[in-house]
Amino acid sequence: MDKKELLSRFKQFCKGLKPIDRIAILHHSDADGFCSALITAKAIERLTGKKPVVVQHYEYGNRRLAEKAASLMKGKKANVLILVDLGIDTEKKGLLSKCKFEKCLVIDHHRMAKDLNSKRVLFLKAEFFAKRDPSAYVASKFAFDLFNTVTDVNELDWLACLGIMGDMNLGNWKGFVRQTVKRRKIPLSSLCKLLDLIASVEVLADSKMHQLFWVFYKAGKPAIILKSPFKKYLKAFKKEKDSLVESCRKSEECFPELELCFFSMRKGHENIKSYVINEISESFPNKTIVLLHCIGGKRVKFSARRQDFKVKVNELLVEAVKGIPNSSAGGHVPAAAGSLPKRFVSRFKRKVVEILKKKYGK
Ligand SMILES: [Mn+2]
Repeated sequence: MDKKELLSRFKQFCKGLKPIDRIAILHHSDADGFCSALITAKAIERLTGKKPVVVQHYEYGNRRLAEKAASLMKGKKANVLILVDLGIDTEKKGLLSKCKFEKCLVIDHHRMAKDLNSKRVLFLKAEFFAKRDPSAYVASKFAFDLFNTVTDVNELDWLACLGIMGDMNLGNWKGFVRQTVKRRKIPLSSLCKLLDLIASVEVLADSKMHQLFWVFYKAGKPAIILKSPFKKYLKAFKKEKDSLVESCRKSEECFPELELCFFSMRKGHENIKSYVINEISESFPNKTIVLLHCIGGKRVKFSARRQDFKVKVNELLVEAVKGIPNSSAGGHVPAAAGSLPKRFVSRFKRKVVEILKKKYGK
């Protein structure tokens, strides 16, 4: 669809919002999702004079969270649904089918699997608006730019920076981040601490994420947020992450000719995997790395990273799980994830090696 047309539909959508509307915002649980939800909520309050009635995080394929979102919306009689940083177009029977709404706005930057634009759904994907790889146009910056066309959200630039850094895109937005840090007099180290704070609550106390949301919402600046009682999670998070990074590194299984390394993790909270692999991937910018997380039960979750874009890890994972029943995979070119039944792990790893052998001509 045409960028101009979508932008005018977006403006109409915003104009059409009334104080009587009851708005629900569902966001991805990571920092980019969290910050795009904050920017959206602040813009909504500016436009309608009302705060959203529901703000809730969501994780792909998590049925418990989908049910929770649907029942919250019903309980609060929400009629407008806004989804940020969620690639719901890859879900078969996901969030959209469970939630009831009159109209829906999606602001997302995951590569599009299916165009969901319709009369009731305004589906804004970063790839409609920017030519670069959509992983770089993080949801927070995308939401920031969109809402800036209908109301002044400039003072939320530091939240856009948090989303940029959370999605590991600092390299693509150096100028914007540098300017913001200078303009707001917020040291980069404070932004890093805020990122850790969001991650620590996501991993250790995800049921409290909406509370953290309102702390950010009301505080409006980093110094106050960093003094909130949530800071108690920071230490435990760092300890768990450091020890997992160390034990993971020992599990390394490498294929130098394919610039590929597998790592595995047998402990740890459910959502910590992406933080562990992010840290490991910083020492392997020119390698494809795949981290498998056996979380007990019959499933294994996995993440992949490739910071130099030489291998598209979203395509790699999607192809590697092809034909494996009850599997899923998706994400961005430099960062993707998925899950599969435990008994298919060796088949999955073999497939990854096979695909890369072909690509490298080995
Ligand atoms: Mn994102």
